[in-house]
Formats: sequence, C-alpha cells, structure tokens
Amino acid sequence: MDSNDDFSPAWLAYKPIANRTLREAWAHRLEVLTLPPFGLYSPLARAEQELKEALPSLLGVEVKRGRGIASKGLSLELTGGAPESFSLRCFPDGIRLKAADELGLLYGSFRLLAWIAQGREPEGLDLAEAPRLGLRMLDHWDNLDGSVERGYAGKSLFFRDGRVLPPGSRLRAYARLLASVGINAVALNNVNVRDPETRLITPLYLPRLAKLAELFRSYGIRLYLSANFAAPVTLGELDTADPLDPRVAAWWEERARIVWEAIPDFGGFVVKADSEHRPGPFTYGRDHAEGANLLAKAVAPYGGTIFWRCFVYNCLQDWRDRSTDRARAAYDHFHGLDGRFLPNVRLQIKNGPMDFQPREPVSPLFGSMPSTGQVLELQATQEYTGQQRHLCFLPEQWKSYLDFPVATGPDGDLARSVQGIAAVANAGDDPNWTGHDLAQANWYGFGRLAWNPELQPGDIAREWAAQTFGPDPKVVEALASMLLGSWETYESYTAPLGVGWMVNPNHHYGPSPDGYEYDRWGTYHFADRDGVGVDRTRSKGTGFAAQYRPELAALFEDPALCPQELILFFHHLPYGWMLRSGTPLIQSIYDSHFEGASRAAALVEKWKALEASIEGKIYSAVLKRLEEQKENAALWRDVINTYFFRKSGVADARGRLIHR
Ligand code: GCV
Repeated sequence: MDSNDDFSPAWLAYKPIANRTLREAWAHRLEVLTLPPFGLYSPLARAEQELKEALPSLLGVEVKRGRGIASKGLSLELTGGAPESFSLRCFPDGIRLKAADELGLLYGSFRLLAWIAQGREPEGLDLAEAPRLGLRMLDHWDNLDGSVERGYAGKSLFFRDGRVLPPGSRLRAYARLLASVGINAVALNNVNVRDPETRLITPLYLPRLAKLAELFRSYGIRLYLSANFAAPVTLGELDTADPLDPRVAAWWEERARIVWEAIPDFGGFVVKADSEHRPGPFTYGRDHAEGANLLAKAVAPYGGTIFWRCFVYNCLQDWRDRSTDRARAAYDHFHGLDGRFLPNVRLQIKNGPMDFQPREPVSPLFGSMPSTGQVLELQATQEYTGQQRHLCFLPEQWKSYLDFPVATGPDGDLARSVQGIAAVANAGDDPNWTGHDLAQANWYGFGRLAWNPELQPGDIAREWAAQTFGPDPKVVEALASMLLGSWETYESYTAPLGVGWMVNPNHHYGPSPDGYEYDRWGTYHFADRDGVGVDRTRSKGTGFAAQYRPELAALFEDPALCPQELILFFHHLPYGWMLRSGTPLIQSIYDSHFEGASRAAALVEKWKALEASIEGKIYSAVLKRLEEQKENAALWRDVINTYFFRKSGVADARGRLIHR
C-alpha cells in the first residue's frame, strides 16, 4: 500500500448497520437517488460520490440514479433558504434533502450519513440546520520542510522537504472529514512564517497551492495562508515593511493580485505580528490597526479577510518585575483600537489571556470591542493538554468558553459575540491522523461546535463514538464515559486551580513546577512557603481583573466570589485559605492530584473492558497511550504534591504518600 493511502477513515468509517430491520427501513428509502444537474468538481458531485460510496457500505444497497422529480427514494433539491443551510425529512418511501446551495446539499448528505451510521431510525429524521457561525476554520502550524510546530501526529499533510504536496487520496480524505463536520476554511502554514514559507505567496508555490485549492473548493473549503508581515523585506524587494509607506502598500496590492490570480477564491491571510520575535508594525512605530489595515486594504478587492492575531505580549520579561502581567497584554494592546480596523479585519483572539493552558479565564477582549470583528482561536493540538499522549476531550473545555457571558443578557455568550472560530489543527500524516486515536474526537468536536455552539459535549462524544466504532450502545456509552470528564481529569493532576505553567519548558510535556518560574515568558505562579497564585486584582495586584465588564470584574476581584477553578489565576492565597468546598487550599491541591491520577489509571481499566469490541490495532495503540498517561499522571501527582509539601510543610490530612 502506498503510504499516501495508509490512513484511517476516522468517523467516516461507515460500518455496516447490523440491525436488519433498521437497515431495511433505511434501504428501501435510499435505493434511488435523484439530484439536480452538477459540474464535475462541484460540492454536489462530492455529495453524490459520498452517498454512492457510503450507502452500500452502511446498508448493503446499490444506489441507482433516478430521473426527473422523484416521489420515491432520496431526492436532493435546490430550493430557497440561507447559504449552507439544509433540511432533511423522512417520508414513508423516501428522504428529501433540500438546500439553498450545493454546499447545503453536501452538508445535508453528510448529516444523513452520520444519522444512519449512528444507528438512528429514519422515522425520527426531521432536521433543519444552518451554521451559526460563518467561519469554521482550522489553522495548521505546518512548515514547508514537513515539520509541524506543536504537532503530535506525524508530519505535515501539505508540505514535505520544501515542496507543496499534490492533492492525493489522503488530502481528499482530509477534505471529506472537514466537510463532514462543516469546517469551511483551512490555513495551511505556521503563523511563525519564516523565510521559506514567506515564499508561499510567490509563483514558486502558487501553482501547487492552486491544485490544493481546487480539491478543497469542491468540499466548500477555502484556503488561507499565514503571512509574514515583513514579506517585502524578506523577499528582498523593499528595504522597509512600514505599513504607512506607499511603496509597501503598493507591494501588498500587487502581491494580492498575484495570489488571487492563481487562486480566485483564496480566503486571505492569518498574521502573527510583533509576537514572539515575529516582525510587525511596532518596528516602525505604528500600531496594530495600521498594520492590519495595510493588508486588509490590499485583499479587500478580492473579498479577502485578514485574521490578525492578538497574541501580542512581551516574551522577554524579567521575573523580578512584578508590575508587568502577560495576562493583560492582548487587552492593553488592542482594546483602545476599537473602531479603527477595516471591515475585512478579524481580530483572532486566543480563548484565554495566556496561552491555551488547561484552564484560563476567557480573554477579556471578547465582547469588549463593539466596532471590531472578532474570531475565537482554540487549540485542538494538545500542546498543554497532554500532547495527544493523554486523553483530553476538549469540547468540554471549549464549551466553557463558548457559553461564557461576555456581555449581559440571554444573548451575551461568547459564541454570539464572534464571527467565527478557528482551532489550531491536531491532524498530521500519522495513519490515524491524530497520534492518539481518541484525539480524533477533538477534531470532530471542534467542527460540530463551530457549526452549532449549542451542542452538548455528551452528544458530540456519543455521535463521534457511534460513527467511528459503530452504534453498539454499550461501546458508545463506555467511550463517552472515557471522553467526558477527561479534560477535568487532566486538569486535576497538572497545575492547580487555574495557575497553569508547571510544565517542562520548551516542549511542554510533563511536570516541572518551577520550569517557567524564573524565565522570560511572563508565566509565574509565585509559590513560596506561605502560599501560591498570582494577584491580578485591581486593589492590590496587576489590575488584570479590572479588564472585564464590571459584574465579572467584581467576581474575579474577590477571592470569596471568584470561581474556585480559577482562584489561583486571580489571587495569591495562603495554603490555609478555606475554599468554598470547606477544604483548605493545600489540601485541595493534594486531593485533586491524588484523585486525578487515580482517574487517569481508571481509564486504562475502562479501555480494557472494550477489548472485544475494538479493532486490535486501535485497541493496542490506545492502550499504550493510556498506560503512558497513567504513568505520567502519577509523576505529575508526585512532583506537584512533593513540591507543595516541601514549600508549605503541611502534611496530607488523609495520610497518603507524599514523597519528601
Ligand atoms: C506558533 C505558543 C506556542 C508557540 C506558538 C505560539 C502562537 O507560544 O508555544 O509554538 O507559535 O503560541 O500561538 O503563536
């Protein structure tokens, strides 16, 4: 087998439906397929292809093409309605899928197949769906040499040894997986755009990228690239990248023309500027509105968008300087610029103010810039959440952000305040795509939540499990019980109560309580013999809490009111501080680490109980990862507990083993 063909079908496994009555109930409604006319590489052609491949496998039926208006069978119809939306209804002799556009028919076809694969009955099928968010995007941090920054699943799907890969069967499968959950945008390269990747926007690479765009287009996915703000200088064409220099503006305008000539539906650029040594407008004494608008103006004639990242902070801090707080940085840099960005700029804001820690408060920028388009950035790749060696089902974490009330009133949740969601992708060229087979659920879950942020993680987990492993309720429930709660398990054996950052520096795997404590990254927890945590109050700390709207600021400011899971993010507290649960802080740290490590150990046993139901190769691969997680969680428990015991001198009230 060509290594290009060696990949898992993931949740598009289309396993045969074992229940005969159910199979027949579907089959007699689906044997004839009627569709409107379509072009060769159109979304509708993809829908037909998917149905014709999937239905025989799920139901054992051969699908015949019907003619004209069909009264029986599966009919796909173009009618009115919102873009990308669809309705699906079951009738005694057929299924009717209606949509306003071909994309709606493609999404509806995938939903129908998912419905069947999940073991549901046709009679209940009556859906009307439209995506809640227009932009549902995956950002890859892939480099042209094939490496992936913070990638835990093999090499890049798009690049190898300085080349753009041709659109082979793996990439088609990738596009199908994206479209099946409604993802409609992909940025291919790392936001750290170094010299080689700067050249992606030149004729050296554009013809190859156009081939990828052609494949993705047929699945309703637009391509984006990360751009180097200093590209005119890096490419040796100008001696400045000053956003207010007319030569620089003309350079970007010409560049946009070249790019859109090669890829007419190109989406635009993601930009990391003035962040972690990347160039940006600050070099020229300009602000981020001036920087973003330079590019936005150049891409506007083509309908392009600029995703301008707000991950801007001082990464050369001195730990002795207690006045600078990294958590404040994004708000301090961007809030005052509200109203100054062109309409095709989207500020892309990480979910929290630091950097994808297992738990952070929501970034105070959300909902605080009424005249500026915003996009939420999540991290599916598990940089700080176990690197796809630990099970950590992130839709539960994401849901806590999406539901967060950034504004008052019933529509005040974060999901309603943004124009889209981007997640840093967790897929690579590993045969199972994500390193850990069960991490596919994060990719799936991201797409489902971006389509509909109101979905519940439990439903997402069950859908994913049924589609991936078949609809046997015992297996589905067992998998759901492993996925659900796994984020909180991970959190409970790592850094306590929102404090974050107790990881090994650089690679970010495994415990190192002081790894970042005296470093330059602005990532401190200030543990000493008396207490731990960062005072971010307005009254006596860094003032970060005051960046929130008044009701939230009041909650975070007061340790008696602050959500307990974030208490050390906002407060430096003595070890004897009594949490609302009635447990002293130090005891709660010990309890959570003991419990978290034992829950991680229990995952191994839960998985073992599934041995007979899971294909051997996947069973063994997952078992190996869960065993590593169990061992690493025990290490986290022991390192963190010993650290706090040595600092505080307080013994565990329950007398469990804490190493001296
Ligand atoms: C792509 C963190 C990661 C970096 C990443 C950066 C970012 O600092 O460790 O690898 O760079 O975030 O989001 O830009």
